[in-house]
Amino acid sequence: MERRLEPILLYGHPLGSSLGLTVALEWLKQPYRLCRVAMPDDMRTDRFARLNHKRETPVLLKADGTLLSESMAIALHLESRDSERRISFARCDAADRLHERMAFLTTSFFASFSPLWKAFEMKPDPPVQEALQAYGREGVAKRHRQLEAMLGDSPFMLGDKPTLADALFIGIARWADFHKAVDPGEFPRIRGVRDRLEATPAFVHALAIEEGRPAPASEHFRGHVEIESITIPAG
Ligand SMILES: N[C@@H](CCC(=O)N[C@@H](CS)C(=O)NCC(=O)O)C(=O)O
Repeated sequence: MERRLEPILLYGHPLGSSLGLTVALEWLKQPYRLCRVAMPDDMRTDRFARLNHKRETPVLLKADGTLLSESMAIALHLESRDSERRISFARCDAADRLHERMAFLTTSFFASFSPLWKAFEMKPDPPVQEALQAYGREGVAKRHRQLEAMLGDSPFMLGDKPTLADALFIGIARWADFHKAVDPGEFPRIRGVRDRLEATPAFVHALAIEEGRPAPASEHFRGHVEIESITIPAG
């Protein structure tokens, strides 16, 4: 199998949750490449199905040339490379708390937006769309209330430094604005964490890349790879 120098994150745009993992790669301070995937068109190809048969982003082509899908699994892979504990914790109790928060964000919090995406993407059918929107807003508000209650007074999700939980959060949180799902004023702790994260150079960099704008310089980002030039591992 081909050996690579750095992993490649296949990220979806526009508004992909993958943005959080680009932010995590920046915070990890290890070299990485990116591959841009237009959603949904690029995911409809046979080639993409060989990269992820679920036809979803994110996907990570790891440094050993093997593939990994699912945000939680990719985040845990980054944790396994985080020997300097930049975005994770060594102590077992802190790591447990981090994993609990990551799991909430990648399941309950992520999924609460699904009805809103369905209503947005479906063929026009106003009564069904309105029902989906009402159900979606209720779910998003419920998960926001739960997250607001989990957050203490610390500046980030779990203390004084951003971690993998913050990275996963910031890729998804902006969907609330896009769908006008909640009143941000109702959730001051969430708003505060978002404001701090969105001011970080890693987020500014990742957002510029996602939006196809010139990104501020990064020591760790080694450029884009075209999807056609990726060597797909056998099996
Ligand atoms: N469980 C997956 C969900 C991934 C997912 O749904 N990704 C979205 C983009 S944020 C996607 O690829 N959607 C395309 C589709 O569902 O057709 C994960 O956590 O990575």
